Amino acid sequence: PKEAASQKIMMKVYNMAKASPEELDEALKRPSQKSSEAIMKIVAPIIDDVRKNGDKAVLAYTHKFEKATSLTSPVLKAPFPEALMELPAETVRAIDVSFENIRKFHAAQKEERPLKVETMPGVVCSRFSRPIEAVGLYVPGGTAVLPSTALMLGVPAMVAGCKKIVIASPPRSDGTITPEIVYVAHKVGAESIVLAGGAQAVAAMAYGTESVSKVDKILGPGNQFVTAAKMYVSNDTNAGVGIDMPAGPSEVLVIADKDANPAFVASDLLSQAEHGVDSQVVLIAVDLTDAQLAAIEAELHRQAMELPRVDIVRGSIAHSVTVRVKTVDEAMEISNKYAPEHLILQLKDAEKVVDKVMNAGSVFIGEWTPESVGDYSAGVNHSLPTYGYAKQYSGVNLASFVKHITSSNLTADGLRNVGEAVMQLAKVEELDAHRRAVSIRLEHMNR
Ligand code: HSO
Ligand code: ZN
Repeated sequence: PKEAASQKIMMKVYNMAKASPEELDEALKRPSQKSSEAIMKIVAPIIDDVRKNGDKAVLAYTHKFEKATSLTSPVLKAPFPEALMELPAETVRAIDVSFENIRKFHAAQKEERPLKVETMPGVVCSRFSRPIEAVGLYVPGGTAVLPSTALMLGVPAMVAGCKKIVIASPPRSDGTITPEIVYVAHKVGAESIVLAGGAQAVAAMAYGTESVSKVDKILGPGNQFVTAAKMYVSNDTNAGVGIDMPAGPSEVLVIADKDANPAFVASDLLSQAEHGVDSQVVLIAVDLTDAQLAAIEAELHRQAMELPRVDIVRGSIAHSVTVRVKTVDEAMEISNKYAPEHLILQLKDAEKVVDKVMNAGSVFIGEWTPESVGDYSAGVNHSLPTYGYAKQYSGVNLASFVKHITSSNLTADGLRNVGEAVMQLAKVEELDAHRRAVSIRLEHMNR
């Protein structure tokens, strides 16, 4: 360990001009995850147990995994006692400011009125949204307390109008939950807090227990067990529960040119690297001289050594990389292929480059926009697609908490106009009742 502690904290460097595409692909691979089959084997019996034995099973797992042996109920129901959310005034202020910004940004995502289109004269199609009634929000415990995640999930659920908000988070070994999370739960109007983590918390919310409310959708990040459990219950038609997206370790990709401040760049890389040993950070250096890159590397090492979580940083930096490229277009090619959860543009005219972003969870533009503002307080959501899923998933947003319902409304003329097409296709599919539902009406009109 002594030797490790003196080792320089540095990312491996590749040069796009010299490395083969295969080499680059290999370098930019996400750290491999334990096989999902192995994880499923662990979580399936836990889920089964909770489904069959309810509260008793949830409590037993919490006693075992969280060591919270004094806990006698797995649920804390609202209204939450004031004593459980006592906080320093500056923390309350910080939560309140962040809450308000997140609320504003997500409220603006509301659709003012239903979408309405007359596709043919007399044929009107509409789409309107309704909140998902009951949602379960998973707030991870582990190496850091994450009240910000409670905000990022709870505020949009509140804005969407979800009737029942259930927050689940593993309790501390004394059976309590951090007051910040209780305060956020109170602010978003949560119905209850499930004092459990892992697959047992997911199962409790998916199936419901004597005291845990069953929900319609489970959202929120978590470790591999939580993710596997979410996948499992969303595949079980007996649960009838949806999930947000698959989650993997957190990551950031920073694109920096010679205008970028080396200290800023290093600080952004480290703020993601400190999340967990499985986190990955990528620096794309655009046309930097050796000296400019060395300045970033020196800052990275210097700042890392000052961090309380330096050991975690060592772990994540060990599988993180720098890629040197000549142009912004080359940088964007790599970034779009990698599809980072967070993309930071420390570039001259960063705003113009946003047009070239095709795959990313959330973009941080210019030197005054560190990722941490988005993690906490700017208003954007920090629950984002990781592990390359930014290619097909959006981060959590207002739409994550609503369903869209469509409607059609035809006049007699409308049915005359569209009826022929319907009847012909019904004929092709040999579905006579379908055809007749139209013809019977047309005949009626002509009588
Ligand atoms: N960067 C994390 C979110 C977070 N950061 C929570 C601090 N607290 C994943 O997007
Ligand atoms: Zn973060």
